[in-house]
Amino acid sequence: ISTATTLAGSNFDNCMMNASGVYCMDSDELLAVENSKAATFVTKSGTLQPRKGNPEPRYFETEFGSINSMGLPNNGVDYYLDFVSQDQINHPGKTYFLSITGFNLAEDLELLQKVTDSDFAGVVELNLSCPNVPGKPQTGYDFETVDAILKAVFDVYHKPLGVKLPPYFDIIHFDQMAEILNKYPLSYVNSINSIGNGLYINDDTETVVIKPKQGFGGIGGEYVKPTALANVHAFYQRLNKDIQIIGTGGIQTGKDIFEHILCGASMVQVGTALMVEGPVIFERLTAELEAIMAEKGYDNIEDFRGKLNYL
Ligand code: RRO
Repeated sequence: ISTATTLAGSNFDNCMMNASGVYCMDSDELLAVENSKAATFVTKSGTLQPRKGNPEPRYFETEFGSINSMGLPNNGVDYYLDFVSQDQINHPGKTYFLSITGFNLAEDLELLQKVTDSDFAGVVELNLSCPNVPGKPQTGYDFETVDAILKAVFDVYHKPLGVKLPPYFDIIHFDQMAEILNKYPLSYVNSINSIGNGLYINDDTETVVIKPKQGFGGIGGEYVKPTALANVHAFYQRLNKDIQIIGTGGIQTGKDIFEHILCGASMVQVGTALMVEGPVIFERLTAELEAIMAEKGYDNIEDFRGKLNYL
């Protein structure tokens, strides 16, 4: 049984990796994912300048998931670009993901210029969906801006690039966003980022649980799986077959991965559950997914990918 996959023109030993934001802030965390059973890693979204992010507490684990308002803390794009460029030399044949996010189109292009000028040969994930920078909307909800960004990006950047999208909740929005995405040579779309601006409260203290934005933050974990599966499948139904899908959201078990793949995902990312269990989680997830595949008689993920049945 193989859980190997191909994404953005690269082959991966299996279909699992971290979600950006989790276990990827610095070289120690990235190496911990690299040395786990995960196929590869993605870096924390890098900005032009290093950022401290929002005041703490800014991450909280709940019974069914997590809420965060990290506010894009990161070591700056140069740090991550240097790390991945070196790491790919240390590991020939491996492909890594560099997440980037600018605060406007000019910054996105400046970030991409740095990638172009580097030796990095992996995949760029352009994050269009950070929900937690005060005063900054989630780009992915501004359809015209997404279109303008992608047009400008693909005018200058010609290596593998995917986008991280926020969750959508209306069929017309799936239609409209897919129509935009289909105009561009994207390698993949990654659905979903956290569900933005949820509110989790402590009844005993009658208080919010994170400090930034009066407690509002992005929701991840078990809460978001149905939304994630809907977004993965909606884009699977609508996107050109050369735009692949990374499924992210609510993955805690091999069964959750099976469902994401059934909805059309070619790779999956683990956020909240990786935060809870650490990189050793990929051993359990691999074993659980392989057990499901064995029971169903599937040899590889293409045997069932996207083959969701309808009533
Ligand atoms: O750093 C964050 O607050 C953050 C980002 Br950039 C993101 O894309 N998604 C998220 O849940 N948190």
